[in-house]
Amino acid sequence: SSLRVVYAFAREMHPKTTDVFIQYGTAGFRTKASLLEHVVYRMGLLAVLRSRVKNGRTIGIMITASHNLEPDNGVKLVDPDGEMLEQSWEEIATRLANVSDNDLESTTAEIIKQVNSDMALKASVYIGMDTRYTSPRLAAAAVHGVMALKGTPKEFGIVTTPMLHFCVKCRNDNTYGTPTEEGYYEKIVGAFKNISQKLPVVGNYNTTLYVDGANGVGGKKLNIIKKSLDGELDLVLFNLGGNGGKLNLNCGADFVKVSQKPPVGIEHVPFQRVASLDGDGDRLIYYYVDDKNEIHLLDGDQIAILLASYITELLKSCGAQELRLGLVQTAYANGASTRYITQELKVPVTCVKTGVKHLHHAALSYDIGIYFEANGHGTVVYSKEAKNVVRKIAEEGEAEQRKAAQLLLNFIDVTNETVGDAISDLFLVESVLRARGLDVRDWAALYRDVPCRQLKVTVQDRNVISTTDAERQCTSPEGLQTKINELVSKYPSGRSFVRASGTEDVVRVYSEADTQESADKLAAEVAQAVF
Ligand code: 16G
Ligand code: ZN
Repeated sequence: SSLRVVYAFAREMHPKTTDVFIQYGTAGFRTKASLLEHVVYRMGLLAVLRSRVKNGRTIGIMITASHNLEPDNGVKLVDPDGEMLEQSWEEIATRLANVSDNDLESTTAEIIKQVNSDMALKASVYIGMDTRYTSPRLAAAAVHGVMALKGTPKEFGIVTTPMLHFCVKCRNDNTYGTPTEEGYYEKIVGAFKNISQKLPVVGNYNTTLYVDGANGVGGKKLNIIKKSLDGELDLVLFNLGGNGGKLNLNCGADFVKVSQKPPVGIEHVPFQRVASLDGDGDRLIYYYVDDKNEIHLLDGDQIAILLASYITELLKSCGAQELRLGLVQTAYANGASTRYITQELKVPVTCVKTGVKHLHHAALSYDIGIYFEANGHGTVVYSKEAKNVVRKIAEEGEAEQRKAAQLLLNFIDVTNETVGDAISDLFLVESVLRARGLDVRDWAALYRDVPCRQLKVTVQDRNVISTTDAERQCTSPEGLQTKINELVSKYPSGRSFVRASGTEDVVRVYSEADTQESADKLAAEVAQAVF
């Protein structure tokens, strides 16, 4: 049968050489690159089955380990509308990744039956990769997997993760855009230029923006974009991967957010705003360094608030207040941000479990849903109905309403609605700062974060920790939550929670309190209680 090919290919070219069990986690498979070749080959197979189950619509495979260091790599699947792989398939992916080469043929046959994949249909798979030196080899394994089951692979080479999501979406829905890297620039950067032409530079806004590219793919793409910007934004790019700069090493959005330190490789100027991307270009954190060399972060919470308040204003100006705008956060959102959003902006907030798929899903229940993790991953999603309402006003409204609606349509086009996107988010933030004449200090002054601390604790088995209430309460081990409550009650404005990491073999501890010292102390005490 044709499955013989699958088996022979696997044996000869991408054999399973390790017995280490690997799981499709929050962000796909992620581990040492040397352990991944057979996994990626098999994801090539699975993507073909998935494409056929979806009637031949295109599926994506992205090779990346995001903000992890260079020796790691990873792979994740992208569903037809550019979303993360449907959760029920994660188990199937895990099963296929872990069977022996001897059982691969029979397991593949079982899965074909289980998911009812019609092998007579065409299948299309888009494959992208980040800048890691191990990525081309893994992308080749994905191509082989796709071909083994007679799917059609298309390689995009080095692209950001969100670019691949965008291209998959466009391929399956041509109203969204053109499924190429150029199509991405045309839509997203083109819309930003439109906004800039409508909005003169006012107030404290300054068009100079420094960028920390994390020595990954995002900075490289901004370098391409930079050449097409005509003074709308003056990008000064650092950490582009040259000069011995190492991917994500002491730089990038995750480093800046977790360590609360400025990255290496940048000549800092006091009060100059800096945008820091992660290694695959799907997270964005802003910051500035003051004249005492102290860092001030503007993380996912602040980005969400900036976008929410501007969209609210535009909705009002175009007379479309009936559209329901809401914000989605996780337990990591700073308490001050949640208070500001609900009390000052009067925008409803939903809190969900960590992981983009949970946030994205919850955001879809609003007409306009904004979701951000504090770590800088997020975007805005607009319902069809919302887009129609705004389009109609842009055509038929009164002069002022029309103007606001047209601006909002541009704003929607800058947005990569499929997934959090550092480049798209950067242009959204710059649009709002420009529209409002804000510099980075004005933005930071909207509200003050409660001091917080994150710690990780290594335990024998992190899975003994289970949680409920969007990870804010812990249900096991018994007694732990009572203990946390006791510790928290000693601190004014205290808050703390623990959860098992989905990407590392650790338990994470988060705390907030009225002073940094207290937040640090509370985190340490809770960590002690976990241990
Ligand atoms: C993954 C998630 C990210 C989440 C992080 C938490 C996706 C695409 N990425 O990177 O959203 O914040 O995991 O990691 O879902 P943790 O479970 O180790 O804390
Ligand atoms: Zn990432």
